[in-house]
Amino acid sequence: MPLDIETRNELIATVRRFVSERLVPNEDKTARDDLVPDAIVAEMRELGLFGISIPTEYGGLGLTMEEEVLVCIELGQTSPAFRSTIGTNVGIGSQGLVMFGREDQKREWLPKLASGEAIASFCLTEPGAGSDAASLRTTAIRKGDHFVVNGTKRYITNANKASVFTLMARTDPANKGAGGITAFFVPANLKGITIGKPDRKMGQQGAHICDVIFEDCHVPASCMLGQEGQGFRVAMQVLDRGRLHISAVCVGVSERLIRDAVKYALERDQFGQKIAEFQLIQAMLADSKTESYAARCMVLDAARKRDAGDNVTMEAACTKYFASEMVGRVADRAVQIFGGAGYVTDYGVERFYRDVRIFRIYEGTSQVQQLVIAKNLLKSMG
Ligand code: COS
Repeated sequence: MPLDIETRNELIATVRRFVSERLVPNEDKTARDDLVPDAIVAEMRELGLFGISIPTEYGGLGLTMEEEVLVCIELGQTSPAFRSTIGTNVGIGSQGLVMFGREDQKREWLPKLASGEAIASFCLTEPGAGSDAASLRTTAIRKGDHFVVNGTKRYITNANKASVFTLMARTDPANKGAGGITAFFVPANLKGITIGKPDRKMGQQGAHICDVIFEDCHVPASCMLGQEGQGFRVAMQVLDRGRLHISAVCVGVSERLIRDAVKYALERDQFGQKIAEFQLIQAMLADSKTESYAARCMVLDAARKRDAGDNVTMEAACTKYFASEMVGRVADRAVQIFGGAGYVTDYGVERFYRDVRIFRIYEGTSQVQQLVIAKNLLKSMG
């Protein structure tokens, strides 16, 4: 059920205030410490942010996709590392369970995920299976009432904090394709699971990614998510939704960078006038605003279509492709408008420039989005 307009506006205003009063002042410290402060995580829990996409009957806010993207546009107006703290619980970590879980699995996990007491991560990517996700090699071999899991998952966001994993593994080794894969919802404290050290990365310090290694891990058959052999479909449907969430964050970051660039251009004097008066600066601002606005319209339209029950695989891919490329261009122009000040750390613009680079890669590269768009387009016309 959508929120009434007053409640929705109140929610957006609350998130906006939280971002400007609590998150923006902590951006630099979070990046330097490579850690989101505990106090901020506690406040995020208090606000219900971990559970925005989890149905109300399990303790979440039960937002529609449209409402979720509006919240994410606000959360995008600060370092994306903060969004990442709640990102897996809201998105790829929990939504397999929401969409495909049994009632007992939902009752056990969703309230804890909604409150942020438990963190969920999404284990799809492997050292040899990134864009080619269907080639994953982690195996889950049935032995009575258990599956024995072996394999390594890579670049798993929030793995070092996770209490539970949405895991995609091959239950039919004879089937090397998508049909041999099954999804599981696996408690992180099972014997045989080791978490690697967080990887050092280009940006989004404060958000962590690690390897997750399964060695003869006995996973009860009751942890299966959906039907055997349907795991790739589970992963793809989770990602369709995740791609809209990420697109909204891209829109948020672009709006923040445009605001910062306009403010700077109005303050900075060169050649005896504010640089905002130069048409070449104005052109950069205009291009950024146009593209950001287009991405905002796309993500809202796709979210509304999804809420109406439409299949939005193609629209989600179009939106993720455009929004993530767009924010890269906007960040690049922001650095250019700030000039030397954009290259040093003082204004945070160079931090955003690095932070946004991953948007074109994770939850499907731009090239994967192009493939999905073309495939769906050809199918619809064929
Ligand atoms: N929703 C439901 N089912 C889907 C689907 C979707 N969005 N996309 C694919 N499927 C189904 C297909 O219908 C097909 O089922 P059938 O064999 O029963 O017809 C099956 O899944 C295999 O689909 P397909 O043949 O398209 O798979 P490919 O191996 O060609 O893979 C891409 C397609 C490249 C699109 C996929 O591997 C992908 O998205 N890769 C990127 C992975 C990713 O985003 N990783 C990020 C990890 S999280 S940070």
